[in-house]
Amino acid sequence: MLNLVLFGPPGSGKGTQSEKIINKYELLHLSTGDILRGELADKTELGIQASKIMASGELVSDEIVIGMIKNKLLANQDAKGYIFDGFPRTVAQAQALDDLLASFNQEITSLISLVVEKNELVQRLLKRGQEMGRADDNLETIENRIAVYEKQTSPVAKYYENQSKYNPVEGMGTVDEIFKRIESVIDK
Ligand code: B4P
Repeated sequence: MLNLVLFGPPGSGKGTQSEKIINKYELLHLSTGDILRGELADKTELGIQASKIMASGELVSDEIVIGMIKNKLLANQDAKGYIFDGFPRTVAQAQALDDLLASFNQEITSLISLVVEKNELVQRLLKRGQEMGRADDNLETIENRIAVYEKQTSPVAKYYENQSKYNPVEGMGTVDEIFKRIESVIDK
């Protein structure tokens, strides 16, 4: 099975590139951000609680997001492979994902890390804020999301580097240019 982690700071293009990857490689898309927004749209207790944390740019608790991923994996055992988008975001989440996959005799094949300059991240997210009105795409929250990424999420890259699964990809350029770079990593 091909099990990918698509990694990078907020606005690096994880959601955008995931769409292209799932179309070509027929993987199941597991985005914790999308699942949490879905919970809010359904007005569940979890969604309402998480929305306050997301609007501040902080991370939802490890326990909640690990539980969500576990349920999705249990419900989709027939998938050809998975793409994890926005998960894991802490080293504890990465360890839990390894344990979960091992219990299904599977493992992460590769982590693809989108590398984008900070100024470009801010510009992309401000633009999306204007176009889509997402509650966390305002300047104050964007700055906090990037700070949270640097402090809590960036160590996840080292965790996969230690397993020789870390693949940085230049995330500046057009969506198609970046996808070509990702394809060449996956096809290798
Ligand atoms: P996410 O939904 O994962 O949001 P994100 O990191 O901002 O990335 P996203 O995928 O949406 O954006 P993308 O880079 O594709 O998380 C939101 C919140 O949920 C978190 O802050 C946290 O609170 C919570 N959460 C989620 N997962 C969690 C976890 N595991 N643990 C704890 N909490 C969790 O795209 C951004 C914009 O850039 C788009 O508008 C796109 O059109 C544009 N873009 C993409 N590629 C481009 C390119 N090449 N050129 C120009 N623009 C481009």
